[in-house]
Parts: sequence; C-alpha cells; structure tokens
Amino acid sequence: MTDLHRRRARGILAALAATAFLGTATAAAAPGAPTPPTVPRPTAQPRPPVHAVCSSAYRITRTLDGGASWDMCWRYSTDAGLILDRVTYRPPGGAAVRVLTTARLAQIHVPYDDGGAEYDDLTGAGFGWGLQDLKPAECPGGTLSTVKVPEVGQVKGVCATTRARGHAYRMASDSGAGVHQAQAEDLLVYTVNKVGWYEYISEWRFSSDGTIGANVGATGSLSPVDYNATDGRGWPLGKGARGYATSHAHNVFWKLDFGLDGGRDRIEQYDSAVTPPVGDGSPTVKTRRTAVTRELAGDAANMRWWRVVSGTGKNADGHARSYEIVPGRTDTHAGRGFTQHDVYFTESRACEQYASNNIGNCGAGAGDSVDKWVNGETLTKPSVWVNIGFHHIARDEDQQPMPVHWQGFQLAPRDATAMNPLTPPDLASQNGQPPTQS
Ligand SMILES: [Cu+2]
Repeated sequence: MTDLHRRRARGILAALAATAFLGTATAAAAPGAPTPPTVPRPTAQPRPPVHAVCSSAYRITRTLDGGASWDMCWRYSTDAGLILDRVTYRPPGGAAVRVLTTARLAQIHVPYDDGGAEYDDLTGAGFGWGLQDLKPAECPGGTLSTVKVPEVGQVKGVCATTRARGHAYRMASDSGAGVHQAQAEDLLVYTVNKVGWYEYISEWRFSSDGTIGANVGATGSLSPVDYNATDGRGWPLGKGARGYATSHAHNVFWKLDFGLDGGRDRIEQYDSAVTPPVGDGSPTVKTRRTAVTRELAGDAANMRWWRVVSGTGKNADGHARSYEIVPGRTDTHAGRGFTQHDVYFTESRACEQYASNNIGNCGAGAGDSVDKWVNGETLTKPSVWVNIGFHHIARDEDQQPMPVHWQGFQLAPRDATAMNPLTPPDLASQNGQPPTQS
C-alpha cells in the first residue's frame, strides 16, 4: 500500500462528517463547541429524566424474561456508526437506573505487521457509510430500523432483538425439595458496517441482570492486496507456500460517557497483591483501592480492575452504584501511543471523539488521539475509553467468508441494586450475612 492509502481520505471524509450526525435531535455538540464547565454539579440540581427521550423511531425499549427492562435512544453517525444515548436499566419491580449517557465506537485501528498499511476504519476509511442492509433473517425475532445514510440512502441497518443466554442463576434449596433457577434473556442491538473487504458486526448486549456487553465481530474477507510471501510477516493461505496473508491487528476503541444516575462519576482502580503462604499457612491477598482523580492512561494487570462510581446514586443498601469494566481477551499493540494502553479516563470534551485520527477539531496543538488528552487534568466528568486489540494471524479457515472473530468487554453492575435484580420473591429476605448456627 502507498502512503496515500495509509491514513486515507482523511480530509474529505472529515469534511463530510462534520455535518453528518443523524438520528434524534440530540446530536453531539458541534466541533469547536465550548468546553463543558469543570465545576462539579451540586447534588441538589434537578437530574435529567431517567427515561430515554426520543421519538419512537429512535427509541429501543424491551422488557425481558423475568421482568427487567432496558430503554435507550439511538442515532447514527457516518463516522462512529451506531450511537446509543440515555441507556437505562430497570430491575424487575425496582426503580430505573441511568447507566450510560452515551456509548459508541471510537475507532477501529488496523495496522499491518509489515508497516505497509495502517487504517483508521472509522474516521479514515468510511465505516459509517458502509452500513449494511440487513434482511429479516439477520435479525431473527427482532426489529430492523432504517437509517438515512448521506450519499447512500435508506439502509435497514439497525437490528434490535432478544436472544436466550442460558442460566441466569441456579440454586438448590437447602431442603433438597426444589431448585431455584431462571433462564435469562438479552436484548441485542447491532449493525454491520463494511470497510473495504471486512465487515464489522458491532453489537451491544443488554442482559436482564443489568450487565452490558460491547463486542465487535470481524468477518467478510481478508484484504486481497495485503499478501506477501517474502517477508515472514504472514501465514500461508492456499496451496503450498505461495500466498501469505499479512498479519495485522484490529485495535477497537469504545467511548463511554456514563453519568450514572444522571450525576457525576468517580473512577476507582483496584489492585490485589498475593502473599505466598508462610510455613503451613495459606496464601493471603490484600486488595487496595486507588481513587483515579486525574486523567489516566491505564494498563491492564493481573488482579487489576476499574469501576465507574456514581457520585450521587446509592442502592437500597446504601452502597454507591457502580459499573465495573470487564475487558475481554486483548492484545495490546505497542505500535502507537494510543494503542499502548488498555483504558483511558479523560475529562470529557465535546471535541475529543475518536481515539485516533480524531476529527473533532480540538484545535492546534491539542493532538488527535486519546493518549494526547491524558495530560493531568482533574476528572470531574470522566469519559471512559476502552481499547481491546486482536492480533490477527490469518489461517486457512479465514476463507471464505471469514468466520466472525470477536473482541470486546463487559460492563458489570456492582451494587447497582441491593441484591441480584432477578432474585425470586421467596429469597428476597436473604440480604447480608445469613444467621450462623452456634
Ligand atoms: Cu483481520
């Protein structure tokens, strides 16, 4: 590939993108909009309405088996693709909890191992324009929504459907007389976007227990122009050892703006240290909490995790509501500043929209990737960026078509509700330490 292809079509696509937000009336702030105020919001201020506010065409709401429901608005950007706003979870019989203000993809960065090609699929390769028309069979049991994609036309491209997940829980009763068990259901919202020869299934999964999953599945075809049998950076496909598909990475970034319970969030990091046993003893573990008060480029580590904590909302037990970031398997790519870290917490700015090749017009010297925006600011309204990488060394099975390979993460509720939100009524009293026998 040539330099021309390397970060291709950036200027033209960026210019088109500036006016390309569609969907509800609540499109992202215009590039160059003033920075949001950094003064923490007093808790006495009125909170935004919990339920999604958008016209029915842009609203997704489902009550799942067991009575939990999810509610959100969607819109579409020709760069980010599907954007979800005001994502709200209501546990069965409980009050609605605002989980996410906005959730979306923030880049798919694809560097080839030989250095010959490097794509920013969202802002440099037309991801949003590649929205695919889905047939009803591709959205089984669900609803397809139509997106008006500029220069493309009407695309039936947003699927919302439900899918069985298997056991939500199982517990044999103490008496042996019965089993408490429930089969769980998820709401799935997804699009398929074609970029070159690849097709990306971008999926959001909302479980009845309050968990959210975000996954990108890559399918379609390997790039036919990225083969090289001579440099040792590929894998032989086809007969013998003539054609080597060049290995490459898919570094997928998501951007999450929580606003748990409609307020300001705090970020916490947890690390656990294990001490080996002494003598005949057992190993012990000490867990330490670190408040992340300033912008951070975070690195995954053994026994390390982060959570987003509501500054205002508490569950019925008086515990602050939070969501834990649970990364899936990842290959962290050392090749660029923005790919070197696994999670970023930045002070929210309207212009900071894409993890690389940003098109938000942050101004001269501001940098165009998320790593540059981690510069010591105090976090009052954090944006969360998750980077999950996949180093794709092709295999014979990748043709043809290429089986979907998935990468993603979960957001797991942690004290969002006082108990398992799916607890059956006859176990509802079992909260806290059970009485012990003497
Ligand atoms: Cu690949």
